[in-house]
Amino acid sequence: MTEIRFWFAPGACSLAPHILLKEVGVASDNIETAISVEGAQFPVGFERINPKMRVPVLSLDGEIITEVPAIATAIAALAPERQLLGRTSLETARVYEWMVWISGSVHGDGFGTLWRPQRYSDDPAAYDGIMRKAREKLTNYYAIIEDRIVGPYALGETFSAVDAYLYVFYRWGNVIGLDLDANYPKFASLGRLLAERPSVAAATAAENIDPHWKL
Ligand SMILES: N[C@@H](CCC(=O)N[C@@H](CS)C(=O)NCC(=O)O)C(=O)O
Repeated sequence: MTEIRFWFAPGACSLAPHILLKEVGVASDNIETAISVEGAQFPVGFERINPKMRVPVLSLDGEIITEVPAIATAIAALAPERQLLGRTSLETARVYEWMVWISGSVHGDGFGTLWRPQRYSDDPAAYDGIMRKAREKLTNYYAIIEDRIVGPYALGETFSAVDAYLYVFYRWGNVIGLDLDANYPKFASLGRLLAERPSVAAATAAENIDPHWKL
């Protein structure tokens, strides 16, 4: 049996692969780290596991995999019959189209800028302007998500790895006050649907986090 280790931080983007681990129902040794707007506290020696100093990290029999789309691919391969990367080659292309864009634009460009303005300037006086720009970008990105969700799930009738990933940004959108119900109703419905899903409920319970994160 494959030996699985998984590094995550409660409520971080690692929630997406955590949900997928629950979907495929494999046992894993989960190592919790802490991340907030103030920064991250990784375990001693983490730089040897992931020199990029980020979670999630997945280890499959000692083989280290980083980056959400790659980790999702590895987890999906543990239970191919679940078709988490789509049921047809076109759906698989759509899954990667979503996941690569979410990772690069919504997460890296949008939230990475909003929550880590210090990555873009050494001058604290510049942070407000950088964060304002990030909010502008996120408004655009959430409008694209809303437009592209087929419904009820991202791809249509069936759950895929994209939904696990979007759920992270459903919660983050709530906490930064994007008012999903008013502005992005399809995304809000998807978030509520996902919160009830056993794999999602199991992952949020394991991370001890609010399923919706509305302040
Ligand atoms: N492109 C990476 C991004 C990973 C990432 O940024 N993870 C965040 C948590 S959501 C992190 O570890 N942040 C640590 C920090 O900002 O110091 C991926 O898709 O896995």
